[in-house]
Amino acid sequence: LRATVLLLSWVTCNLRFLIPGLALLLGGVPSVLAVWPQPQQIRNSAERYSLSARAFLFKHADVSAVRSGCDVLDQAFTRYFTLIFPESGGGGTGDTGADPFTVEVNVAEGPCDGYPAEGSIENCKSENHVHCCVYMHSWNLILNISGLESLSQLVEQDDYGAYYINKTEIEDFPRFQFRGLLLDTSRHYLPLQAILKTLDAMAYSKLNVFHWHIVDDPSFPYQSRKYPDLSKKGAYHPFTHIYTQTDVRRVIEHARLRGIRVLAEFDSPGHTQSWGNGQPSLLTPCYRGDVPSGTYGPVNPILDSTYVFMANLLKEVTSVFPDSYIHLGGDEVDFSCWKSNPDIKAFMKKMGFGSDFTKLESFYMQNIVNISTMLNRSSVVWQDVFDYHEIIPKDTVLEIWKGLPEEYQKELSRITKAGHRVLLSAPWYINHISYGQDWRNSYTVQPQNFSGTEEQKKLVIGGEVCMWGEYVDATNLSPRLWPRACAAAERLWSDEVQTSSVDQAFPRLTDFRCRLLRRGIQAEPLYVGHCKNEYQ
Ligand code: CP6
Repeated sequence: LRATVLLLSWVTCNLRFLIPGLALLLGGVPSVLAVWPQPQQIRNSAERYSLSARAFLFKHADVSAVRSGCDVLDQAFTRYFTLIFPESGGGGTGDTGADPFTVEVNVAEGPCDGYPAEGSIENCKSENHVHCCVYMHSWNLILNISGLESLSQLVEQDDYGAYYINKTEIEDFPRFQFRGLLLDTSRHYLPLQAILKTLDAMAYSKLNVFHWHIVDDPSFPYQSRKYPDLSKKGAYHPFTHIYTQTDVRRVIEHARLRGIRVLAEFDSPGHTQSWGNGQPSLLTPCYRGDVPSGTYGPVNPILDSTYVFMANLLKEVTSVFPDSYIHLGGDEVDFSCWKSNPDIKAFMKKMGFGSDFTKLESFYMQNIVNISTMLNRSSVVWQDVFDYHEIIPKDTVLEIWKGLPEEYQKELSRITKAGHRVLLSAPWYINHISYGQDWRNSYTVQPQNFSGTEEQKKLVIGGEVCMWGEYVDATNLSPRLWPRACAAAERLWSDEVQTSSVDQAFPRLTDFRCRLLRRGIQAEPLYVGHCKNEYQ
């Protein structure tokens, strides 16, 4: 009876799969297109195919550049099998019954190994195949994992608990290559499990950069090999509230398997109070009149020892975090302490900075960016660094975090005019909460809506959702993040025109939120209503 011919054709850069089935003709297209974020092209039909864990198989296409033994894909098969059939207890790659529903995966280009890199999804190939069940083709591995995610979201359960999928064709690729999420593990320590779970939910939403704001004023949880005193004296607790080298490797590995990059931020010269505990002469002593007041300000930018320390620390950081980018911070430097310090004043005079302390900050940031360049890393910095003085290497990415649309649009114009790439996070500070559906504001953001040339608009490489941690720890992280972060995730992935209606997004996001719940992510409700099986 299952004379299925499933075909599949794939074209291009992307994912395209076609899922035909003739087993049951139940009719009725699902009321919403259930994939979040919205694929670039999706065509559903009423044809249904019933699925069961006993007859379902992921396999590599014969022509695929990636074979079994590629851990990223092998583990994705296992993971998605369990996500599709949660009660099955795993499987899906071994022998099943006769005539299984087969998901055949073809990756046009290898290799399998390595870390997800800065994306490029151009250079696609066109191909055409006829095959059974689902054929998924993409030109790289990570896009294929996105395809498995979309496929898993198409599987539904009927009222009797039977699984089915409707015949569907999808072609997909992301609009922006950088789709980030910032977690702040300094204001509150986040246990490893909370971070790993967040990475899972990021993969469900197709967010692909974990920006780890790992240290800041209140605590220094990163356990450094070279400077162990930083966490010993600067973490909330020297053993329980730290990220060991093993912890960090687990985060990076968990992310890698999901196609997620880890962008580490070591924010300086401001936001460094906790660093001073374990590195005594690093911070600037503040003065009251002619005498030190006993308090400390930002990193001391006039000492050679500061740059030796920063070079050593960043060298270690680049050996631990494989991403080709490192986030150097540079935001919100309070000049009052620098102003009070006589040695700093003398240095300002010697350098001809007058009383312009922004020049001193620029002097510091240039040195730090140069260290990062020497370590073969590109830098991301907060917009403040450009606002002061426009003298940073061209490959530095500026992250725009300030202001209402009018202001950040002006900033987008200004910075891209100077030829820098930019990341937008100003409209996605979702640590802010308010009564009602604030995801709607996140959803309607248009990152390329500013005055500038086409060339300038291409310099917007993406954006980030920021979850600053002053009021967030493991108790409320998930519901505050999800599904609100999903609004930005769709804005950064999907086609601008197709996703221009917030009201059309609402039922889809409501549906996706229920799926997050079923997958164990404690996502808050969007509005009045219920999810099927929500308390089972
Ligand atoms: N910490 C650091 C923060 C913030 C920034 N940097 C921040 C500023 C304003 C708001 C939210 C967060 N808490 N290191 C700014 C980039 Cl509203």
